[in-house]
Amino acid sequence: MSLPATIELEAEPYPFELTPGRCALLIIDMQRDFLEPGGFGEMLGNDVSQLRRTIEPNQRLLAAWRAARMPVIHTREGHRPDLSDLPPAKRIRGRGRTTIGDPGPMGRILIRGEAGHDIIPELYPLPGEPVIDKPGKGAFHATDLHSILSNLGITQLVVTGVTTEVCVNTTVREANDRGYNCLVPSDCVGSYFADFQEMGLRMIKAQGGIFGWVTRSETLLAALR
Ligand code: C5J
Repeated sequence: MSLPATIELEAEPYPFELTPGRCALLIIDMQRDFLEPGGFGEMLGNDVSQLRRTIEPNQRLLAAWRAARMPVIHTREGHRPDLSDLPPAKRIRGRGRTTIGDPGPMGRILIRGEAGHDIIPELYPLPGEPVIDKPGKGAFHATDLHSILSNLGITQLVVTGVTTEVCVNTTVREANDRGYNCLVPSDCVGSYFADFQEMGLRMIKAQGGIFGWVTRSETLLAALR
């Protein structure tokens, strides 16, 4: 059964006009090193359960998106093995003893091709779903994401993934400046820190939706049914 041309969704700060033919699901950095016990995120002392609670809602949304034959795009944060795309400022930031490119629990940290850099099996991309390898926090910086979306005729993004206040927020802001309308299902994005989760979402929907809209995945699933 085909979907209506537009569907009004309950969202904050006001309803979102979903246009299924122009909307892509953009799943940010659901990578093993951020989400899996024993990965780099946990090695830094983070509570990965705060991110892992997003896996099931993302699985349901991804399944619905695929069933509706709407575009799905995945991203991974990481760098070339020779570190030539890693700004020195990013490498030394935090003064950690272990940093990007060093050996970690699941291979070299945030290096393309290493096990920890890859997407968790629960949300693994299907052949044909673009995977954007991004060197920065935002998915548009130094990638071909904007070209891919333009070529598909996409004007709206449902943005999910981790972390809410870093790569999700940066990407939503970049998308907003490029003219996309972004909708963020709050249960499909996660932060290691409860207060950043709340504030990250509030910043998106504040001031009349200054960067976009916030909803819940159930609302999207009901619309796609
Ligand atoms: C992401 C990070 N994906 N927190 N990265 O948010 O460094």
